[in-house]
Amino acid sequence: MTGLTGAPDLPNLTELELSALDSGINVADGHARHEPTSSQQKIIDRLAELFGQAARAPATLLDRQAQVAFLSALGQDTALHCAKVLTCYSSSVAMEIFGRALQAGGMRRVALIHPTFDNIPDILRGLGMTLVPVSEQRLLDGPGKRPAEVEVLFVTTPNNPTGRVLPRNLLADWADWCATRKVLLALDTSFRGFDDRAQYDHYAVLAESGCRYVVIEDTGKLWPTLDLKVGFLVFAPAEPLLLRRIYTDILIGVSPLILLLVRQFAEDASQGGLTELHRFVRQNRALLRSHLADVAPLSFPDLDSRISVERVAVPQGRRATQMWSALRHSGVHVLPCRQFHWADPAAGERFVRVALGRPSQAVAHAAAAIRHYLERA
Ligand code: EGV
Repeated sequence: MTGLTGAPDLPNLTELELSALDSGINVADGHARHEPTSSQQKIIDRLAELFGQAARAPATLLDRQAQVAFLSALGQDTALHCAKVLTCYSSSVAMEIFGRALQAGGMRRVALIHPTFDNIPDILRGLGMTLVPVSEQRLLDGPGKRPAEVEVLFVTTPNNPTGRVLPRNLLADWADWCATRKVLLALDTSFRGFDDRAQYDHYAVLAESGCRYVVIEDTGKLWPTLDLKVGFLVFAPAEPLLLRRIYTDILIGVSPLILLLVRQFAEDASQGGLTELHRFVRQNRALLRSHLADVAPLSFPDLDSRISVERVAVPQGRRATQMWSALRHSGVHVLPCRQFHWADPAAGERFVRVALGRPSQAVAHAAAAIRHYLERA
């Protein structure tokens, strides 16, 4: 496949998410669209004051403070003294910069986790990369027989939409595998804030192995900040890719107001906010599952997932695209999973994805519509 996207006739997941924005019940995109907690509301109430504070402080200081607050809140302390961090408008912008750096460095062959959110393969393909799918299960089985000759191994952990996490011992095994073969290990950890099991110090493992690595961190999925967010591009100081140069081709930095806001929300996360977030997502997940428990007891393929989206199995004889379309007609917008299965779209027809970062009434409403659909399917 060549050109900008794999299949320009098929809308990408983001186009489907956009079509859900202003109508009915939107449980399509993975962004946080729930009520802020009381301590988050206190930060929002101080926005005018924060604006003034951001205007006066040196931008590099605010940038560093946001990095320190966020990375330490999620257990990534080694990144703060052993890695370089570039703060981007979003993780997709970080991804684009990373892809361009690979392109400039003459690296083309990327082994990429399958399934995963479609903008990762789409951005990489758009930059001329050749993608080799590696199933999530295969990654979790650890490096046994080697995948085809590749220059990069790209893993989303926790993965979107399944929530599967690469545990420390397997990250270490893959990092060693990469170090031996001179493969660059790339991680997208956008959902790690939802799952304690993804908050061990990844950079300690990566540094210890001596492999080349680039990690994309994201504040964007965690907090209801109206998409005021950043993505961090993190890599070893000796990394030869021209990441900084390409970064500065694209931006000079992120708004100091956003940096200050990220710091405030990250500090709140450290002081109990993460625990509260986990409880909220757990409750919405339980709500969805309990609504469907008797009608379709085997509906949930990702029983161990803790991220803010949940896959629901499509009933026998139906396809995700049909279920998505029927739910849409009843005013409930989910995502069909076809596009997540970027190398085998048909396999994605077995699932839809429901966002849980919503007010509980929205999740309950979506659950009722899904139940209604399953009862008639
Ligand atoms: C999810 C939106 C972009 C993306 C949503 C997402 N798409 N950036 N093109 O943030 O899981 O719904 O990752």
